[in-house]
Amino acid sequence: MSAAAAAELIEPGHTVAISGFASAGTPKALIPALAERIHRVRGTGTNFTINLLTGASVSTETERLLSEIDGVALRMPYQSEATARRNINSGRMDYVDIHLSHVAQQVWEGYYGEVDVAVVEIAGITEDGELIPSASIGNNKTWLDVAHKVILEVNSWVPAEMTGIHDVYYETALPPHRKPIPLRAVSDRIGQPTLRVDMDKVVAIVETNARDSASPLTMPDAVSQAIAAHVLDFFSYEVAAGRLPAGSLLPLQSGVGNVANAVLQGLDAGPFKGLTCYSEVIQDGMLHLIKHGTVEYASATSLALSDAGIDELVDNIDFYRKHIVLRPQEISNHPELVRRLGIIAMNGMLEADIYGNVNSTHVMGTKIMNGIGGSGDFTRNGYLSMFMSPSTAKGGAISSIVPMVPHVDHTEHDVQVIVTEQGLADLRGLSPRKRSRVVIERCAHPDFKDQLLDYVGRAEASPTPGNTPHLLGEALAFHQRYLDTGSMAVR
Ligand code: 0RQ
Repeated sequence: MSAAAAAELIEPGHTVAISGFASAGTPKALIPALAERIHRVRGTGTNFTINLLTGASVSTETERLLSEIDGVALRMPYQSEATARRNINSGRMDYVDIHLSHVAQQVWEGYYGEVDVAVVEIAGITEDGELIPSASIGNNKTWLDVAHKVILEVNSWVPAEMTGIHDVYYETALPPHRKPIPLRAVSDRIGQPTLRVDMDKVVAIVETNARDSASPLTMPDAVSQAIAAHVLDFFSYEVAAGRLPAGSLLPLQSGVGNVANAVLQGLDAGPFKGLTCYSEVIQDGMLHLIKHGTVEYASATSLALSDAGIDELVDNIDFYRKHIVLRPQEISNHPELVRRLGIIAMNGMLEADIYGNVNSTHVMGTKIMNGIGGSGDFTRNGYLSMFMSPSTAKGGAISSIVPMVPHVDHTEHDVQVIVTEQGLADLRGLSPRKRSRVVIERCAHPDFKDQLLDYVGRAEASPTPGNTPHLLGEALAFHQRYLDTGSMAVR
């Protein structure tokens, strides 16, 4: 049926779970039609909002269309778009920001009530009624299983050649029936290439032919390149110390953005070869690494490629199919597997404090930026956990190394390495008092070093310094000052 007719099946107050992870695999026709329906129904005096569940971020257009009309009452689990951010920070949209590996389990357990409708983009339907996934899997398996009604968007743009790149694992029962997941290597295939659906629940099939829309990667700037150089030096140091295998290291997880991109580009220059990646998203940069033999195998849940990246993939699909697998995010982010495989987790942060606590999500402790995403899944369970950021933000006005983070996403117990363009702080094995000196000396910008050293010196000299010395009022005043001087804004 038409997207407009299918949108009529979504009612005010419905919980709607849609496909999409990063820029890949969001339904393209249904959401504009739903936005139009919400607008029209409101015109008759009936309020109309939905609760929106996704894999992670979805396409910018989707997020913006629904947020601009205040169409979403509750959003879970991740967003990275300005209009949604505005609605969340002004209190107009409830936002539940959770580890991406927890989403399926929590929905199954009923934390979010009934899922009324699933809207899932697919590449096609097999003769025996199974679904060929599109460019991301995310939570689609869960959405198809739990939703009362299913709307399928069959996108004929998704290259048929992608068929078979997916590995959907179905043995994911809730405790006490959970079994060990039999995945021992990044390239293992443990499931099936298609998604299952109960055809009796399918209330609409909508046809589309529309591209995904990732932006092409930009060249890393000098700061990102400096951060990447520190990370690569550290890998060599770890190899020399016998803690990482020479050559192939251990499976890498890399966040998205400029810094992560610079690290991946840096890896391409050697000396490591035959690397593996166990991450969430495959971007254009990963295809280059695979093509050059730097990366032997990459596992993720989303292929967030630009137009050029899609062309590269499709033109060489027989080659890439031997080097890429897409899995449900329950598996791509699974703590059991992250721990077993010994992942090197590398993620971005807003700020770190002198003791190693990290804030990835809340600017000045209150305003959401994006969300925790998969960073906690990989950090808490990784073999090595690293956080990277420029040492300053807002044109140098703000230090990314602070006395005390005003919001904690990753605690000092989980964070092992902090990297800025100034240097790399290896916090493993260090007590809080030793950590503070290493973080300030190695990572803080020279403009802020004296201020931070003065702070920690006075905290240690206070009458009750304790194990983790702080001057509590002063620690938070550090951020209050930025707010008072107006050097802060959130996009
Ligand atoms: O805002 O553009 O308005 O100036 O934050 O900062 O430097 O562009 O950094 O794009 O690398 O994102 C933590 C947000 C970093 C990201 C975060 C302001 C800064 C700018 C963005 P403006 P940058 P990045 C994926 C794992 C959580 C999710 C995650 C993130 C904006 O890495 O969302 O890790 N992480 N997912 O000005 C105030 C500070 C600031 C600051 C930066 N200290 N104070 N504002 N900003 N630092 C796992 C996968 O496998 C894919």
